[in-house]
Amino acid sequence: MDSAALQSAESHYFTNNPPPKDLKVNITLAREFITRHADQGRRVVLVTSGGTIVPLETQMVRYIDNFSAGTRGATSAEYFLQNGYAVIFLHRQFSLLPYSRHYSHNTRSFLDFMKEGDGRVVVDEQHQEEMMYVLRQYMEAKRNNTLLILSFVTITEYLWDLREVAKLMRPLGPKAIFYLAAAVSDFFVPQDRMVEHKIQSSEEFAQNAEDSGDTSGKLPAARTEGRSLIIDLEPVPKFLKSLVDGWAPEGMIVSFKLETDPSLLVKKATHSLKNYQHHLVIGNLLLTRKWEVVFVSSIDGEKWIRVPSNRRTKSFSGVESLVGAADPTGKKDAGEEPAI
Ligand code: PAZ
Repeated sequence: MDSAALQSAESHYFTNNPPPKDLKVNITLAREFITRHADQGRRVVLVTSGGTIVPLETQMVRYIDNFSAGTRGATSAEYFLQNGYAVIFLHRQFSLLPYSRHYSHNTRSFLDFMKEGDGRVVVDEQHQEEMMYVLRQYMEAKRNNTLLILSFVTITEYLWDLREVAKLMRPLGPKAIFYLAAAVSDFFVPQDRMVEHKIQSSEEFAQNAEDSGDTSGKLPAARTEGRSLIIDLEPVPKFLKSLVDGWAPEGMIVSFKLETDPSLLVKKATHSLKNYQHHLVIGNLLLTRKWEVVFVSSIDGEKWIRVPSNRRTKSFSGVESLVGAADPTGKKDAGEEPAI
């Protein structure tokens, strides 16, 4: 796609798919955060995390979602913080968060880490050391104000936030890093093809175009025909190109590529790198993503990073990683830790 076509696709998307209600607040928070850290000479990284959803109705009852829990993004954010970055963590609402991820979305409740002692709630002895380690890092990030948490739910909210935050980061030049670990929908229902009300399970009660006030003459993208639900999605424009060429052209851009077919992973990561001309694509397979990834870059070509099999254990404190520090506690008991 040439640059005029790209600009027109971008302008069409953002004109026809309205911004999220909290966009202004997010922009204000991000602007203040970026300015403050730029003044202090800190590098700023935007980490995206979790999956975007695709609503099927305007008054949304049903939507399409994906598998992402936000483990990669939340874990990576901790490492960026440890390494002196200021982190804007743009995540899917209610997905994993840096630090609290050690105690949430788990088979165990956080209450299992507690006990009663002298009429007070205290952390159980066996979890003291690990929790102290996590707590200290969390407190440090809070004290230094180095973590800004923003959230999205839908694909459109995600893209609006990404675009506006990227533009705010543009003046940082190469000190801006984009680490795009979110699992972003490839297909969506455009606003002008979305029905207002809950899709009915039989045609008898289904809305027609006039009922929903739609005069475009387009068929709803999700509709019942007979007893079948027909979903006819449109492709989400490839905004990585807009990010690289327009929103933040001097920033360092790291994208992720997820596949399930091993024979496609490197091919598609290489294709993405060629297409978008950014710095690094990190490829991973759904089933092995927690312990192996492949880095594809124009400088180093293809480079695999693997957690050795004897370390593919469940880790508690989030410190077992090939690119992070060693686990000071040496204890691993919950929550799988990804390779990066
Ligand atoms: O969120 P998670 O830890 O469960 O999974 C991480 C991931 C697989 C979503 C991420 O590493 C990734 O590949 N993101 C890009 C996905 C894609 O759009 O291809």
